[in-house]
Parts: sequence; structure tokens; C-alpha cells
Amino acid sequence: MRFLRRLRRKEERVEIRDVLERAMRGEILSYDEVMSLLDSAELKLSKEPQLIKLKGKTIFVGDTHGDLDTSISALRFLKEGYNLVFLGDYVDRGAKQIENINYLLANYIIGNLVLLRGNHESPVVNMNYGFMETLYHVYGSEWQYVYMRYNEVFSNLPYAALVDGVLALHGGIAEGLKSIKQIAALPKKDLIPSNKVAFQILWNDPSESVERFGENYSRGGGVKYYGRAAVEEFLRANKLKAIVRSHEAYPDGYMLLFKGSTGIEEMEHMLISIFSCRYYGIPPTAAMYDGKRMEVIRI
Ligand SMILES: [Mn+2]
Repeated sequence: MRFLRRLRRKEERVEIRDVLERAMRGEILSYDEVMSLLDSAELKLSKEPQLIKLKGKTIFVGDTHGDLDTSISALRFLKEGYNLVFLGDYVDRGAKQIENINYLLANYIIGNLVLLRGNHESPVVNMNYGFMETLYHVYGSEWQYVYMRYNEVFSNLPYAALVDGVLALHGGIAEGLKSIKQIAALPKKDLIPSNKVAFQILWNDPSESVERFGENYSRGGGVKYYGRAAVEEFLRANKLKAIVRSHEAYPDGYMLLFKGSTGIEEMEHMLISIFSCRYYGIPPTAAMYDGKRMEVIRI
């Protein structure tokens, strides 16, 4: 694949600065431009730890799924001095999948936002829910090289972020996950991913109807529901206050689960689920956390 890819490179001279500017304007890039964007993104992402540690006021953004408007709207918080953590699922389903992921990667390359991995940042999912097909329509006979390259880049995205006692990840905690140190030790470049803990971090859903873990048949093999006791024990063992996750579009754009004291103002639940893509008929929602207080915001 690597050899083929090199063969496909044309002689077009690409200035990375122009590529980044075009991506940040939401323009579709040529084959050589997108390859150069992906090279730069991978170079930086490959050095990221699997568990990103941050301090200070932070905005968490849920699934965007091709919703470029939400991503643009969220980026303004960087200028206001917030950390910005996206919880994954940038491609598939929505109207501007390529524009959305390129916009985020370009901003990531020049800035310091955090892009976590979602279950759609994997070829087993994005070959079926729109991203592969979209690349085919835009890049014609070269689609497969671009598609492969995006997924290689996605396999470098970190799985979780830790901000003042709050753990952010796409799906949630996993059966067999006892310590956040295990997250930090997860393998990079795991394309599917094949690691069971990593897979569940991307796929699992919280549920008030199970105590610890139960089969999540609605999502398919290997996916679990995690319940109150699992969350409580995990938070206590890791001296954490709460979990922020995405992955499910609740009608109000967010949902609080597992009532209990967290030590965070405005948050009497141990978990908050947020969703930020406006194509689901829900208000696009994010969470704002300053180390003391958690607030739901519309973006
Ligand atoms: Mn998801």
C-alpha cells in the first residue's frame, strides 16, 4: 500500500500553508493537497499520548458527523481561551464529511485542539455509513488511496482526555478497564481497533438498567452497556469526578445519567452524554467545564 501510494503521488507542488488555509475555509482539496494535509496530521497525531491530560476551562464537543457549521462554531472557543476537546465521529452521515474532518485536522495541525477517536474513525464503520462513498464521488479512481490514508490517520487519534478529574471519551468505559493507565497504554495505529478495551471505549453505551456490564445487542457483537456500579467503581478507583461522552443523540442534545455527588457544581450525575451534530433534529449541544462547574451549552 505504501509503495502504491508513492506511485500515485503526482508532481503537483503543494504548499502546506495553502492547503491548511483552503481546508479552514471548508473547500474541497485536490488529491495531492488532501494527501499532504493527511501527512501533516499524522505526523503530529502519531506523537500524541492515548490519554491527553489538560488543565483549565474546557469545551467538550460531541459527534459532528459532517456538520461543518458546528465545528466552525465550536472553534471560536479556542480564541476565547478554552481548551477544545472533540469526542470523535467526524465523518459519515452528514452533508460535509470531507470538509468537516479536513477543517478539524487543519485547525489541529496549527493549533492545540484535541481530536479524540470515535467508532466512525475506523474502516469497518466508515465503509458503510457514507464516508467511503463520498470520497469515491470526489476523488474518482483515486478514492481508495485517499480512503486508506484517512483511516491510517484516524488510527492515530487518541482515545481519551482527562481534564481536572473529568474523563472524556467517545462511548465510555470498557469491561476489563480498571485504571486510566490502561488507556494510556493502548496500542497506537490499531485500525479496527482490535484491542477489546479500545473497541469498547469507542462503542459502549451507558445504561441505568444494568449494574456493571451487559450485552449491547442493538450495536452488535462485543459492544457492552455499562451501568451505575461500573461507573461508580471506576471513578472511585481512579479518583475521578465524572465522565463526559458522546455517541448517542438524545432528544435534548444531552443526557445526565447515574445520579450521585461528583463534587462538580451543576452536576449531580456521574455521567453526561452530549451530541453536537445538527443533522439529527436535535439542538447541537456541548459541555463547558472549568474545573468547578459543568454547564450544558448550545452551539
Ligand atoms: Mn459514535
